[in-house]
Amino acid sequence: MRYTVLLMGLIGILLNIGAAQAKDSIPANPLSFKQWLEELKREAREQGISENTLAVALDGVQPVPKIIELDRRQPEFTQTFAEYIGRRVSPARIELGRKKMAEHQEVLTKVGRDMGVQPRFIAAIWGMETNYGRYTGGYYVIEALATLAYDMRRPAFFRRELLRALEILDQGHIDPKNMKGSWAGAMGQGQFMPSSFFTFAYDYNRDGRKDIWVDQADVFASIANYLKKHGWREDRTWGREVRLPENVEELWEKVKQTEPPRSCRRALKHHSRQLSLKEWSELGVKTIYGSDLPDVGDRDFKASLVMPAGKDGPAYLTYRNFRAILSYNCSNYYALGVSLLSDQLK
Ligand SMILES: [Ca+2]
Repeated sequence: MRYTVLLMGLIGILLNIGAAQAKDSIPANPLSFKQWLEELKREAREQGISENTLAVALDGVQPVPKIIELDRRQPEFTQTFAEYIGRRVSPARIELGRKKMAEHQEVLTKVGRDMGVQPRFIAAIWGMETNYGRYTGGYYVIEALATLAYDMRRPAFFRRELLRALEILDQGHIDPKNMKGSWAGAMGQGQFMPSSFFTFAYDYNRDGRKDIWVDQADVFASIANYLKKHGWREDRTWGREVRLPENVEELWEKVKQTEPPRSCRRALKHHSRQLSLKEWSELGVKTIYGSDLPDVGDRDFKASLVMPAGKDGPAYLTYRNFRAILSYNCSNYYALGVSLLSDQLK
């Protein structure tokens, strides 16, 4: 009995995941990694992935303990909105963004026009995701996804993503050694998951490869395509900061939602109902400068109110484009980060 316990402990240490598992009580995979990998290859073969791709992509792949450690790390809830914006929309990031936009002005303008998304929003997402391509994550995506698919916290989700990643390699969009991304498998300069790649990545330069890692036109077009397919309107902006009437509590009672939408509920449950700018004006909402909200003359132009730092903090009216940004990452902090950064890159 004691030897069994010792042996199990030793295995845990060898796998270097014992501590994390004890903490979260996530069971170990009953298969060895090697057995699991063979079984994965079988499924990939059935899906038509070539033997050559499997060999090149998977030979020598091992679970990465560091990734499990990152996966188990509790998210920090302590960051305030002001701290988040201070860090993510820093003067350095704004300055670098302006420089990068100037550097890529020609291709950004062309892609923006063709894809129907203003360049400053493409640049802002690029800046928020990878600091304008400077930090795309140093992990080999196949190995990261294999680690998380073998792990038992969310095996089905990551297995699907892994199979899609193998398909990307099989189609020759990128050389395996260059298929880098975050520890959770978000790839390239716009941080697309493999499943998003097939729906949203865009071969702008028409060389047959959707290269979201290196080719700048493909990177920009893919980000723009993502927004466009989530309802982006190029003749509109994201929203605006507003000044609320004195009694915010009373206003909120009038405009709060009864039933938040099911998609991106995590962020949208903090939004008010969607009202027209005329209705917001009638409720006493003004621009941040104290003037009347613009009359856009469009009955479909709806805005929802969000106060990310509570009722004493800044207030924002957000338009439909804001929801497209939320589709990229369902977090009001994130979408406001992109939005405020885009304003600075105007
Ligand atoms: Ca291409």
